[in-house]
Amino acid sequence: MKVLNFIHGEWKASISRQFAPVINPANGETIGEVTVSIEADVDEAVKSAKAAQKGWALVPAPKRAEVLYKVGYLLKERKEQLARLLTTEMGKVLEEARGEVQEGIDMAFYMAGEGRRLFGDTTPSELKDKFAMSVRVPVGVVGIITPWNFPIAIATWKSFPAIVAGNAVVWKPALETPLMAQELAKIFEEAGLPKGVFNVVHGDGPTTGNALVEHPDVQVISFTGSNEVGRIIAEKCGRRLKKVSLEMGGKNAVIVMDDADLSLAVEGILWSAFGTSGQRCTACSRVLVHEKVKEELENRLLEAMKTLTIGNGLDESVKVGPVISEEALQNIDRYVQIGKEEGAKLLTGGYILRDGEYQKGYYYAPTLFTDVQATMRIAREEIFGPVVSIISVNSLEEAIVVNNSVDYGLSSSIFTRDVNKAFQAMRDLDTGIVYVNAGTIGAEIHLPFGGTKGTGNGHRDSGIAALDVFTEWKSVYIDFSGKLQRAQIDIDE
Ligand code: UN1
Repeated sequence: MKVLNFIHGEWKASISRQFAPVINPANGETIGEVTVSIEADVDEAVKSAKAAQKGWALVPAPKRAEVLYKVGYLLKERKEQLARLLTTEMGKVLEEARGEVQEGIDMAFYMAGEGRRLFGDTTPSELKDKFAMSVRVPVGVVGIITPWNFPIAIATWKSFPAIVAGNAVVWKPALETPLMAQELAKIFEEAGLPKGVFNVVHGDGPTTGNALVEHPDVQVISFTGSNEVGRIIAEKCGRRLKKVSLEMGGKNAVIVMDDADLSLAVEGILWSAFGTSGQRCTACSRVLVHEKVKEELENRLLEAMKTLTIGNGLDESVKVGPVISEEALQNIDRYVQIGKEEGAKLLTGGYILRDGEYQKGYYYAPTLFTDVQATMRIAREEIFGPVVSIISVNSLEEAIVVNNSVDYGLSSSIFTRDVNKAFQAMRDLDTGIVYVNAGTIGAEIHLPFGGTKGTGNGHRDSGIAALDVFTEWKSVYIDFSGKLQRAQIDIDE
């Protein structure tokens, strides 16, 4: 299958004529080819978006929303088929792939509802017979750059609010996962979105992504990916005074207090750490456990990890799928070596699976380190794989200090039966998302998603907050006094 760009409602290959293979990470098979774009393709897509946006912004928002409702129904109708394709292309297990498509469905209906709200504010004027209000207006052309770990959900978090608010989109999906991008574009096409409002340009970051970031007619960049790339994008957008929203990963911790329900904590850690093979920006990669229950938690975790069947995510009995590529395997393994050198104690895992059915895919054994110091690199840097570090603490206060000591601030969680500790943690954990008695993953689409420090730049995906990225405020004053009233001067009349 050849995956092409989608520009102004047409499917076309890049003028580069170059293609990259699309690989199923479960078995290394080539399942398609994707066109690799250059600047000129991006320029064409931006021109198409710019032309289409003007008309789209004039369509009443409730009518724009009708397209999103259709998109939602189409996603729902095709949920199973899309989930299977997602697993084949990206590797996450089927159950999670279904969950990811569900995020898209939820986002479609949620943002379609915004078509009948898009609330602005009315505000009293300081002058008589004068009316004041502020309304949300579209920004124009939105550039979206997304990672491979959530090939459809993240695109829906960004494009649905952008489109309902009256913007046009140029999306550069990850080169590893173009098939899901193609499916989403087809769905928009079938739902009757006018040509040019949603465009897809495939390519790599340095050329295609960069062209989008540098293009003068793109007013907003919404990016999810690594901190390293996010900083480059932020600098470039800064120079151009371009609005930019960044979501860049995490080093998320589960705190387990001595009064916690340990069975529940084990379930939460397992799900958050090894779901998606640890390749979520919300993945749990640190466990901060009270020293009184450390040994018991370790034993229970080790026991529970024996149930983690590893393999092709299309097999419903599999719990942990492959990671995305050989490069990812090597990166994870490098971190495991660093952990050992730093003096952390390896309890289980710590190796690449190469035998038998694992030979052709990219599988890493779920890995547990203990006696990890908060200052070690494995406890501070994002690994993006199934590797967890257990750190011992002796109080909630210490757990909070350790949690907050990393450069990231996306998600955190506490397991405790003490309501006072739960509220204290909620207040003092410095992440954008906090869970009580649940793991670090599983954010719902109608709440703001994002984080502090190295995770982001103050913006949020999802929830109503997403509209702040894709709209500008316009303040409107209507004077019906029939005379010139000067603000700040004629206030005593
Ligand atoms: C991501 O890993 O980039 O909360 C997104 C979660 C999912 C989204 C993760 N709803 O884990």
